[in-house]
Amino acid sequence: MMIVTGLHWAAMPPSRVETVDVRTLHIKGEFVEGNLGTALESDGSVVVRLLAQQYSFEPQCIVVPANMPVTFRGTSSDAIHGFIVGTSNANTMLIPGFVATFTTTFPRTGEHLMPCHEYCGTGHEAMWARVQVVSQQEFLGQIRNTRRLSCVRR
Ligand SMILES: [Cu+2]
Repeated sequence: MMIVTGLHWAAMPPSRVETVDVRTLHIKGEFVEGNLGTALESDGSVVVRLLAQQYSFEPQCIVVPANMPVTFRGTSSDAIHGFIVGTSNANTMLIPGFVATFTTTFPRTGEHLMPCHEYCGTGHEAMWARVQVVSQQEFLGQIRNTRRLSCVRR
């Protein structure tokens, strides 16, 4: 029984059972490069889409508003990764083939580090991103000019 339940639970993704095809991640669908970053959806919700790969997150700098629910949707294109955002409760694993999703609210403005917290190979320690929490007003001002917002300097 322990072996059966062990195998059963080991095969389960940590958040929801939403799947995505790893082979076509980069060429079509939700996680293509141009669709990554923060979006203000037509219903007014804030959604961050991100991709993890050995050994970086895309985008590497994420902008979110304070005091608004923010939904993260992420996946991995290779190994098992994961992330936490500073000392907030944002914390998930990113498993190839599955979409990890959760919603959280950041109460204060400021910048957080977002390290990968699943050992994913030799470059693991260098795998991290930043999350900038800005005021709602600033966020709405910034996202007005773009379809997908990030704070990556180009
Ligand atoms: Cu990683």
